[in-house]
Amino acid sequence: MKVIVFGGDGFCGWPTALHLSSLGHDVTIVDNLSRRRIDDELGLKSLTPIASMPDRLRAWQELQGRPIEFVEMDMARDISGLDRLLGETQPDAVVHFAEQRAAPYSMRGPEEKRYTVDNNISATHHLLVALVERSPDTHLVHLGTMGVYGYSGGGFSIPEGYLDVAVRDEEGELQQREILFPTSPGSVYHMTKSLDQLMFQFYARNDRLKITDLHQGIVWGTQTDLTMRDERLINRFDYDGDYGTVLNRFLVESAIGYPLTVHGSGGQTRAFINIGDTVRCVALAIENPPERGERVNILNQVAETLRVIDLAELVSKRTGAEIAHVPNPRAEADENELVVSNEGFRSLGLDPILLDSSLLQDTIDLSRRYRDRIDREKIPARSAWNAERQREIDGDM
Ligand code: NAD
Ligand code: USQ
Repeated sequence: MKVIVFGGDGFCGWPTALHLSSLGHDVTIVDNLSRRRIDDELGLKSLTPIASMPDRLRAWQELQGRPIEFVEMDMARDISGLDRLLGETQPDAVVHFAEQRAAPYSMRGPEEKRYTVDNNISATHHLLVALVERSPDTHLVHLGTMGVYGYSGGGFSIPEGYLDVAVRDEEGELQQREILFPTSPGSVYHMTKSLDQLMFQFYARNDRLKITDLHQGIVWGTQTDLTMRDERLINRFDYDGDYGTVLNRFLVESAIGYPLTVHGSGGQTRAFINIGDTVRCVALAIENPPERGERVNILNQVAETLRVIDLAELVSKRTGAEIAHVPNPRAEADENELVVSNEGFRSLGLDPILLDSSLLQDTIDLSRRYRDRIDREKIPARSAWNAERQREIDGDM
């Protein structure tokens, strides 16, 4: 198949592009390298030394004997470039990773809120319109998030996107309806993913676009069997207070004896998936497109759900790290239950990687290997959700 990977320079996009290329697909990466620019803006660097895009692609060509094409393009702005690319390529599938994905960065201040909304909504909408105009048979696979559901859980398993409800009609009779699971985003970033969902519903119905939306949990790990093949293929690993996700942060913290930064009680339950399963799920989604005219295919891309405190205890047991309960910069429930159905991917054959696997040790070893690159100053999470939370983390309350 011909596949375009939008956001293919990023943490999930790069190993996915390699995986799809290794399966024999013709892959083109589109990326505006904004994530690398945000690193510069915030004075960050990935734990792992990531190579430039030309070096990455050269290494892949040398090792695999197969090219991956690269187009540097801002999907949120370059409408004619996007139209042209889709018109000329006529891809079988496009994978859309290209959004500003950090919840804390999206809450940093007014500029970052506006940037996140403008970038994410425009990128998604421009892609949808370009598909309608230039390549309506292409299957769009989008990386969404578990966070669109909120994390209230409790008492039932979160279904895959849709909810069956019964409403009383004027005669008092119960009528069955299927609706989108009500969204309850917990950050400006998560709000953009909720808005993406509505755009997908519209274009799938109005223009019969083929759309799969993957509601992914928090990704942990960094390397896949392919990114390990050469130092130049190494994947990004974020550990700072804005872009680092919880388990990867705990692993880096443990590598330098920094107490594990549990926000509040740590009773927050979240969904997790290993990066190796991310790439396998995207390939499975590409191989199983909906028909034109079908509703948006929503799949929960998660392996398991865990509480933050249980993750900290697991890492502490493995590494001897101390646990610190720090003030939570986020406005979120201190405790929640979360049970999630992942029946869709299981029925497509996914046997997900669970946390106590040897891959956890690999990530611990990787964190230790690059510990000299860790900047302790970048570890505290300083982006507060509102003024009250800001005062708490500044120690004024
Ligand atoms: P990332 O920031 O590492 O990668 C995103 C890539 O998209 C970057 O390379 C960036 O330069 C590019 N990009 C952003 N805006 C663009 C634009 N306007 N035009 C072109 N390129 C643009 O993020 P990631 O962790 O790889 O996440 C990828 C996707 O998966 C995101 O949409 C995210 O919401 C979703 N997701 C990620 C996680 C996770 O834990 N990392 C979990 C669930 C869902
Ligand atoms: N947390 C800590 N300590 C830390 C960092 C985080 O206790 O040092 C807590 C947070 O308060 C939160 C939970 O861990 O309760 C998860 O935070 P996170 O930063 O790991 O994940 P999140 O902000 O939800 O975002 C990440 C990705 C995002 C993706 C989302 C999937 O950055 O792109 O959409 O995971 S999900 O959480 O399922 O919505």
